[in-house]
Amino acid sequence: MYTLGEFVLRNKDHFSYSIEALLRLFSSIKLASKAIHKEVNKAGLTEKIIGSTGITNIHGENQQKLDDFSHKAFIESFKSRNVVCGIASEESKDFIVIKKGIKENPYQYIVLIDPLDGSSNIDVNVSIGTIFSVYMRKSSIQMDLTIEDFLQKGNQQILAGYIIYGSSTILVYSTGNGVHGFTLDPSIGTFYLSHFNLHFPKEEKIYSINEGNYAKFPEGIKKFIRYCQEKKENRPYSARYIGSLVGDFHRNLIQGGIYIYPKTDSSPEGKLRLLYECNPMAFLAEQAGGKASNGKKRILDIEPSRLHQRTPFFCGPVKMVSQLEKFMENCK
Ligand code: P6P
Repeated sequence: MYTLGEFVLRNKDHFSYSIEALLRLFSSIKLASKAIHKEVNKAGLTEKIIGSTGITNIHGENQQKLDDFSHKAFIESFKSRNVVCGIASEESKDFIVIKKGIKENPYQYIVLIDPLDGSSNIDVNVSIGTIFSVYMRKSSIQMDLTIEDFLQKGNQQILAGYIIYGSSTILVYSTGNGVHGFTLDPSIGTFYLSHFNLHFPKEEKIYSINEGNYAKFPEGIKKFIRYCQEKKENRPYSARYIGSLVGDFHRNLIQGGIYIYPKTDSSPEGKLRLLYECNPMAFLAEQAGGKASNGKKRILDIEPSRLHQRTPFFCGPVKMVSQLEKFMENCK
């Protein structure tokens, strides 16, 4: 039963950068996620933590109290570990600079994070999650951070992962050498290796999409949904969609399924954000033997232009994503 720290130390060759920096990053991520785990697991009990703050966030959405708590928990924990020089969060319009000189923080990593994705599910007790993405700083340490430090392609990520707060709290990550999951033992606050080298199963079983938007989908998506429902080969697939990307992705990774959030009339660029939702999940999907595209292009190759830009997102087993791309291509 390896702890996360022991696993990182036993697999030093899995990370081409500083192991000390990686341990500091995980120390920050573990601290914040344990604090969130504690609040999520009592959300039903205290008015203080459920419901909305009454503030509309930068995306015009109702900010939940736990969103705000989670955002602050990660900012504070990254600030205290001297490894991160800048953070972009779904909860903050602009990126946040952590001013520490090279002496105090020789690592200067960049983090992009969705502190609590799917938070509208908090009050109905459905799994929610944190999604994180880490890069090396591009600008010179002598200069101020620039937006270009954050607008890097997903194929430059050095670490990506999520924490799912569900029936158990599990941290799943990859540094480019496979995908590994660690389950929190809340009684002693330790993450233990529980899912070594996660891969999409050979057989596809599930498709995840909000079929309530069917009328608004492009024709290629409608064709793929009908394809999933056909009685042929190993189909029909099961429809599973809980409205929480981390929960849907985690189930699909373990059981074998595709997650789809296409563009619709109301979301012409799609709904999910490229930098702190799609890129990290695409990195994990590819490391688990899967594929992630926007219908035409590999997600990790998309050149970002805005911090909170959105993209259509298709992610799962290679065969399912490729089949969907074919339908999209033929329905141009
Ligand atoms: P819809 C949550 O708001 C989220 O960003 C993802 O976690 C989730 O998969 C999706 O949006 C749900 O969106 O439009 O189906 O409710």
